[in-house]
Amino acid sequence: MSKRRFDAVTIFPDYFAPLELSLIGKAKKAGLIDVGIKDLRGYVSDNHKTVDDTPYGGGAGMVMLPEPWGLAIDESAHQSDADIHDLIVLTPAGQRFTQGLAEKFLESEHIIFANGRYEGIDIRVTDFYRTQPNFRVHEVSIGDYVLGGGEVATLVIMEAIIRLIPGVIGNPDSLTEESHSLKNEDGSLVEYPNYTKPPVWRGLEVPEVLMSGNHRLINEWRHSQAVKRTEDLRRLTGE
Ligand code: 6GU
Repeated sequence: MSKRRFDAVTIFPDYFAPLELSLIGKAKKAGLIDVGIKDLRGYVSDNHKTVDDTPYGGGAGMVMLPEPWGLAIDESAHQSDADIHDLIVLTPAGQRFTQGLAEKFLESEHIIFANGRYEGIDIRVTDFYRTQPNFRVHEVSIGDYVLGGGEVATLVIMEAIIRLIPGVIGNPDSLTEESHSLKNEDGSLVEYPNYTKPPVWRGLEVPEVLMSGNHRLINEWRHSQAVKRTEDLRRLTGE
C-alpha cells in the first residue's frame, strides 16, 4: 500500500493542533503518513462565509449547507492518488467506533473525515457520496453522548488507526498485548494490570508472582486478571 493519507474538513482547523504532538506528530515527521486539514470556509464564495442555514421543515438549530462539503470532499479526493476514498462522517447517529473498526480503516489508503457542527450536515452529502463508485461512506460515532462537533471524535479515530501503522509504535509487541486486542472465546479482553518500581508503594505490594521469574505462571496470572477485569467491567456497564 502507498502512504496513507488522512484529510479532515472542519470549520475549526485549530482543533487539529494536537496532530503535531506525540505519536501522530512523529509519524508525520517521519513521512509515514500525510495529513491535511481543510477549512470548510475556504469552499464558500459568499462574503459572509456562510456554512449553515435553517432546516427545511422547521426545528431547532442550523444545518450545514451541502455545497461547501461537496467542494472540499471532491478536492480532497483529487489530491490523493488512492483509487478508493473512505469518507467518515462524524455523527452521534453513526455506528459505534471500536478497535475492530480501527483495524478495518487501517486498510484504507485515504480517509476523509467530515466534521459537522450544529445539527449536522445536509444528509444529501452522505447520500451523494454513497452513489459514487470510488467512495465508501461510513457514519461513525465514538459513543453514546453528544459532542459539540466531530473534531474531537476525529482525533480519537485518527489516533486509534495511526498507532496501528507499522513503524509508528517503537515496540510492536505492545500492540498485541493491550486491551481489546487480547482475544478470548467471547470477544475482546481488557488488559491485565501493570506494575513497576518500587516493589512497595504506599504500603501496596507488587504481586509476588510477577517477581518469580516463572513466565508460565506470570502469563497464567495475567490472563486470569484480564478475565476478571473484563467481567467486572461488563458487570458495571451491563454489556
Ligand atoms: Cl462523531 N459527533 C458528535 N457531535 N457527537 C458525538 C460523536 C460524534 N460521537 C459521540 N458523540
